[in-house]
Amino acid sequence: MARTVADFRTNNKPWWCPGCGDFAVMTALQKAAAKLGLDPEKVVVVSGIGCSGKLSDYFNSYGFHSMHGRTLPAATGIKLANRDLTVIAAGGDGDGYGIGLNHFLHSIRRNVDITYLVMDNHIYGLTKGQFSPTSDPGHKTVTSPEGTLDAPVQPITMALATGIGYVAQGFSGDPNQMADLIVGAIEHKGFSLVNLISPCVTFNKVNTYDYYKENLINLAVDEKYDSSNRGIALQKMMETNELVTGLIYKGESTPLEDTLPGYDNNPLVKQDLNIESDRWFKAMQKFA
Ligand SMILES: Cc1ncc(C[n+]2csc(CCOP(=O)(O)OP(=O)(O)O)c2C)c(N)n1
Ligand code: SF4
Ligand SMILES: [Mg+2]
Repeated sequence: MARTVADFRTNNKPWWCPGCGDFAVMTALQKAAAKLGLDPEKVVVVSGIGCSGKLSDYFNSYGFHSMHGRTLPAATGIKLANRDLTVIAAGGDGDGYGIGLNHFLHSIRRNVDITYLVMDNHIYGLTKGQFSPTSDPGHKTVTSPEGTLDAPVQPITMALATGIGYVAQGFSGDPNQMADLIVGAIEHKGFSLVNLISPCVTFNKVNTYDYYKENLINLAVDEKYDSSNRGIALQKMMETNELVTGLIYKGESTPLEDTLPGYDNNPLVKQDLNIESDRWFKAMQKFA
């Protein structure tokens, strides 16, 4: 069935600050879903805690607003219980690369067919401007008045080194490119990451739209760049400090669901559990 962006809108009014990069991410995701002709009732957006986590409220599909840093375990469970669903995990840089970093790495290794969208604003937005794991060295914030001392997490380099099958980076200044990268990620069979540079206009006065317009290199216009070569992708990330947009790497991938021994093709929700009603109600009484 042909879909439009309107099919993926809700009546909830976004409370993001005017100019927040997350608006463009939401629009890009809606465009991508329309382009792919997805059915809203067959999509689940699992979001984290943060300004970015509000995405699941504004996107018309099933939604699961999970705990801070726990988007990926929830998304993994949902996908394995019902492989007919398109599962999109979405959260912030603090959510995914700080408290949730271990889940990020293990999800790449596990390779369940999930699309992970990280709205990376290099700051904790919701809690009002503390430095995040991707903040630039020396960034002065309320929790780093003399500038951050930690080396930043390099999520794309890390993802490539851990064996990810699809990784791309978009920028809120170019929502059409973002939408195309999300389409590619959803189509990819296996775990995919689209890191989305989504400026926080309220609490990050360093990594602004203008800063990115000046510093980002669009890989799509570099004819010599080979996005099917992991080594070249890694080298490019190290040379550019990950300041790129476009498809960074896409390679062969076999999702976990295709190799899991004894895994039933039929989603759990459609299986006949063969439980007589008496036994079922007795079991349920234990939780009453
Ligand atoms: C377990 C837990 N620890 C800490 C918090 C407080 N907290 C809420 S959101 C957040 C960080 C948000 O930053 P990010 O994930 O980058 O999202 P953004 O708001 O920037 O989109 C923190 C530390 C929490 N809600 N739960
Ligand atoms: S605080 Fe920052 S991340 Fe949060 S809604 Fe405002 S601009 Fe967006
Ligand atoms: Mg953030």
